[in-house]
Amino acid sequence: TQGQVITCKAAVAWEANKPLVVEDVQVAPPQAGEVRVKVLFTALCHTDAYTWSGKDPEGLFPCILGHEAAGIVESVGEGVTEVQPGDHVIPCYQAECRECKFCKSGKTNLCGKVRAATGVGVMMNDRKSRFSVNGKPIYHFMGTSTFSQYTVVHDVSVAKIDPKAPLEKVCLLGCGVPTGLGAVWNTAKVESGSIVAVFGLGTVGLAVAEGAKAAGASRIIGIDIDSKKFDRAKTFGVTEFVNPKEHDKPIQQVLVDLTDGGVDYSFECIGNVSVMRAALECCHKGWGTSVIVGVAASGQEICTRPFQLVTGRVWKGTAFGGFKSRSQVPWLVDKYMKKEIKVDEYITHNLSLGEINEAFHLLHGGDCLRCVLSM
Ligand code: NAD
Ligand code: AHE
Ligand code: ZN
Repeated sequence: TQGQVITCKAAVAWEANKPLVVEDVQVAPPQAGEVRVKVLFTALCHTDAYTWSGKDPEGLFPCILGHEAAGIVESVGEGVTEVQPGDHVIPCYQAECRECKFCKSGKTNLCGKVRAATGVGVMMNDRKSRFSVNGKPIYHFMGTSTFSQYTVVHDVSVAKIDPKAPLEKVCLLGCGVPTGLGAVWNTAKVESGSIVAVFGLGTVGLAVAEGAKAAGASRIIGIDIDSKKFDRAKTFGVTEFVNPKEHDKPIQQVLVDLTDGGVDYSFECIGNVSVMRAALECCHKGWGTSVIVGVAASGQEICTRPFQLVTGRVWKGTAFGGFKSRSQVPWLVDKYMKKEIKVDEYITHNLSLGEINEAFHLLHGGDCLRCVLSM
């Protein structure tokens, strides 16, 4: 198949909010600096649902969504040296070129090399898509487009991993689990003994709890409007549960009262701007730090009284938990293989690509954390 167009199945989002359609899609060969990957397993993340909903200012249609996956390199374009056909890989929506201003700064995991292209659904080389259906181009998504049996990614957007790792599990290390762990370890740098609040107990929030427990947090307060989330959350490290619906006072006040003045660290893992405000305002005066992880819709803005920051609270955000993707995803895979981090526990459902609309439906129900699709 090397050098040839591959026709395979992919779930195409033709329009916002319209059911995805599994189509025969033509996938062009990788050009210079590109890698064609046979995707074997992909999970769904709420960010896929967010873009599909039409609320993502970068959302383009028709496109192939999907960014939490694992597969095997099928072929590589000219000049690609770090992976070869047969390598087991995880596509990375956050690239790492190691050469740009961002990568060299040592201050961020964001990479500038291909972001301009991935934000508009094309490849960097010729600003075109490698996907088409009957000659009609279909946009890429987040530089990954994993809801396809074959995808083309930039070489800076693919992490080579241990071939012994089970791809049907480690696909989760492409987004949600690293995001939560890294928000705690890299962005907030939670110290042992800290009091932590986690808003939203989906995959990302539970991974925050897992990371906080590993960091030695003394209390991990889980906040969710769905009380069913608590039993499961305990197994990820949450020690106390607060349902805002059971309180008349604003949730930030409830937390300040519970913690003698506020928490040391809080994490917003929902994507709701009023909760982001509450997450900042429940932080302790003088040092409390709040990390925004959730993605809010186009047009939404955060606000608070500047006095909150003047008096020492810190507002931060994180993308992919601050992990440098190509360098650290293989390390996370190794940690999973050594049973130092959970992955299996976040997988609540398994379906196939043909059932992708059902998978999105499950994702919106309260029971599903991650649904893994076999391709
Ligand atoms: P999820 O939908 O599984 O979890 C959200 C949880 O929040 C649910 O349990 C829900 O009951 C709860 N919730 C909803 N409204 C609430 C409210 N007002 N108060 C308290 N709890 C409330 O989602 P997820 O997959 O865990 O993702 C969480 C967010 O993180 C999404 O916005 C997603 O797009 C984003 N995300 C960001 C990054 C990043 O790199 N920054 C990476 C992955 C996901
Ligand atoms: N196009 C969206 C961007 C949303 C966003 O912030 N995405 C996160 C990853 S979410 C993964 O589930 C991210 O990595 N952001 C940094 C970046 O470079 O996109 C919007 O809302 O505009
Ligand atoms: Zn995601």
